[in-house]
Amino acid sequence: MTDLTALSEEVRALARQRDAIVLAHNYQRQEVQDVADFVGDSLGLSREAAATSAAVIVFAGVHFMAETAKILSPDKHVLLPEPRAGCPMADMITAEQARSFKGEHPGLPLVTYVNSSAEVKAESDVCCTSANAVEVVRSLGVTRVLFAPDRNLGAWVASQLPDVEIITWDGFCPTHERVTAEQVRSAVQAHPGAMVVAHPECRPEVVALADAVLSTSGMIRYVASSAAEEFIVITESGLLHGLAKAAPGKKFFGLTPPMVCPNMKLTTLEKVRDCLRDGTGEVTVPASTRARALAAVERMVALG
Ligand code: CIZ
Ligand code: SF4
Repeated sequence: MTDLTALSEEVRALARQRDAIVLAHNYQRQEVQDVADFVGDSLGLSREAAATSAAVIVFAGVHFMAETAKILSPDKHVLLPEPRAGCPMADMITAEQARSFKGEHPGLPLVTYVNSSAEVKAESDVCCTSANAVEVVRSLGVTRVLFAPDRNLGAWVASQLPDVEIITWDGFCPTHERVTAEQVRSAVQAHPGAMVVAHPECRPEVVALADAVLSTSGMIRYVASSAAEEFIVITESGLLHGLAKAAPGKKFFGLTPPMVCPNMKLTTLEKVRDCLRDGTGEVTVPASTRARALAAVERMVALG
């Protein structure tokens, strides 16, 4: 038995003993995805967290995701195996900055990407994910909105809704922002005929080169149902594992150099085991913040 197999079995045994489920984000390490009860995007995993009868949720992802799960499931213990796993994009706007942003544009609704802290969600009218951002903004039925924190996702929504003026906060994901149009052109040259699928956190000039612009779960559904056999995948490299599982036999090419989110990779199988064994890394959200953040998340669910 390899070390990884033994460790995975230990994780599964501990999960049973502790009445826990393990959730892993699409960007997690392969072995962490493989040990999880569910793998998905932040919203899908939060829904699993809300639906489970398990007492403990181990959230292999970054802090805002575990927080969102806690907002939706306040009575469960939500554990983050690596407490230092944050999201630099989420850290690009504070609650105070969100309040000033609204103060500068009185009366405009603030739409906030789930990649944000609970405090910032609490200042927001409605949340969105990369999967439903266009739909959420459209359903508001307004001509001007504030959008935070991702300027690239905001630009993508604006390109899809030409009648809505979107005033975006200046945040971004360092992992997706780093990709250049040149890199995409080289990948297309190396794999002519492959479909280009890109995440809307990429810069507009990268998104413009894509055949499809999709969230991570959207990409998984898309490649499985598409007639195409080869795909150039422009998002965090962890998704390549889920894509290969969803569409065995099809070919997936990442970029060179690979797109890696260092925070997503902080969670190892050992840390998942330690957190299950020791009950460490509990994520909490103060009740007053939670109630207001929940309202923004529930409004998204109702609109989307
Ligand atoms: O919402 C998520 O899980 C993120 C960060 C990306 C995506 O597109 O799924
Ligand atoms: Fe944040 Fe980007 Fe990492 Fe996602 S990939 S957790 S948006 S830094």
